[in-house]
Amino acid sequence: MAWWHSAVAYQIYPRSFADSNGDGVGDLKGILTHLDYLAMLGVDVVWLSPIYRSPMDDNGYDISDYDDIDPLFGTLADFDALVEGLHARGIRLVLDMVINHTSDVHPWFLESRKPGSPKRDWYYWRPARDGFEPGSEGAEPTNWGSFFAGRGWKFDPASGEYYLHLFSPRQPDLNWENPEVRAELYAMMRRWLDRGVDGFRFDVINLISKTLPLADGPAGPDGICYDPSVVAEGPRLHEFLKELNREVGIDERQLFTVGEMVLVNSADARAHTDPEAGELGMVFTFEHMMLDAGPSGLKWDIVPLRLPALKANLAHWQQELADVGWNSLYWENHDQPRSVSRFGDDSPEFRVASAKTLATTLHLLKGTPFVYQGEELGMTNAGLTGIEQYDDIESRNFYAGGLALGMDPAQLLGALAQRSRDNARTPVPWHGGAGAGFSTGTPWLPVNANHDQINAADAVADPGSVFHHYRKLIALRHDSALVREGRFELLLGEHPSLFCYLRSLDDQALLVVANWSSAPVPLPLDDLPSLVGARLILGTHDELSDTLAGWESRVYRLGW
Ligand code: ISL
Repeated sequence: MAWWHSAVAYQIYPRSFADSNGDGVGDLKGILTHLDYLAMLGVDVVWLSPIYRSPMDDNGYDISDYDDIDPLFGTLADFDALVEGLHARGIRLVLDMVINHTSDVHPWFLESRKPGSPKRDWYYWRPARDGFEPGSEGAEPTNWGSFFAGRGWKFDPASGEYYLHLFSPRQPDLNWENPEVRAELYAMMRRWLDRGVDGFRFDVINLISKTLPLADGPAGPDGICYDPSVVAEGPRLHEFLKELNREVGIDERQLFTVGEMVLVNSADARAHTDPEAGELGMVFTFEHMMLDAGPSGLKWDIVPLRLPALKANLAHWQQELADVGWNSLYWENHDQPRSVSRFGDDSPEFRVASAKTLATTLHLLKGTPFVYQGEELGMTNAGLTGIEQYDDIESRNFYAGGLALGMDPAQLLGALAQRSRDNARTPVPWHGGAGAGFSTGTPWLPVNANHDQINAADAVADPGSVFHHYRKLIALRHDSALVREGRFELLLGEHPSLFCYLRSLDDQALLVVANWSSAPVPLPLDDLPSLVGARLILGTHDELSDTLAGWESRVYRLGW
């Protein structure tokens, strides 16, 4: 068993975690002041979102120097102190590796811009479409769109050619076909390992291999192809990942790795995480994040979640990766809204119970759970109401694009309030009062208005808080082979509001019963394994009956 099969990871989005110098942006020294908090929670791994030098067009996912820390976040000495402080507490550090693209001010790209440069081929440069005037409407080399809306190619008048950017124009895609590019990236990762890093989260890693020659995909009404299948899981992906694993020493050094993979299905995931394949430890799927999107598949097209669909999806991944490969488990990250607002009930009556129930449902599955900063406090969506309050490039592009199409601003703001990435990016409230203990200055994104009610100091002091529930779930994974290795079986798959499952190992079993609704639901005892002799090991409520209260959940150790 790999060490990370019994681990729980915690994601830090440094801008929003803790600000030590009052400039309104979180930094490495700020993280250093909260290491005991992480140790108290009991997490084994910290995944740090990008801290490298960057012009911050996409909050650091646009890297201009892979070998240095952005001054906004601190220095290499602060970084070394962080590694030391985490390791002293038995916590490993995983860095975010954004290697599908760089910033447009990375020296490699600046060099590549020059026609005839030896680095020209380090990125995807292409001439205009045949028969089109370079730079004219529709002359882009292919019809590919950007994940952040609009065209995925930018015209460079100086050379008369276009470069590919699957994200912002300030994030040009690296050409992985070029072996020099790959060698540089591997060497850079090895340097971070020499500094004490224990693994990597690979950003959009299944976009690195493009199908050649680059060709049009199915276009939407605006003539742009937004179908990610055209750019994901390219023909050399497995080869590149195996090479990366070998060259960086992933298996050899037993590094923690998780690849973010757009559109990945369970068969692909199994192939990538099969230990025999020598690729990655885990992948992040998006499938369960798309179940509350409408037929367009766009995240802004919001439909109510059908619980049976979510259960079926998670059960499918549990089954498909039961014997070969390994699952990552998550509800939240810096790209997703807050789970208690999205899947739970963030009203004062049900926020705590629903946050705990979401946590129980996820953490007793088989796999490696990821907790995103603030999730363990039951933080809610940001409550932003005006476009000027948003910072995120994806959100601003969506709003501007919608206005250009003549859409109703109120409707656009409504979608943003539910789905904007900024919902997860508001500062961590360390305590009540002005600044919430995040910063003495003006935070780069407003602190949630409910920080007097929802903050870390109060949560730590209250044994009944969401925080302590997470702490218990994490301890349970560490202590229980059943939680780590047990087989999974979904129960009552079609029930509209109960999420129930069984985990079993040898002659032991755990039963999870969770009410994913605000209304009380009688337990269908005839359709569940017998509770005779069962022991309640974790629950959300003190008073127990044969009916689950709104958002109540229980974990039983069965007596067989
Ligand atoms: O956030 C998204 C949906 O809301 C995605 O389109 C997202 O951009 C995609 O999941 C890729 O995410 C990763 O790469 C991006 C970066 O903006 C994200 O923060 C990162 O997680 C580009 O590097």
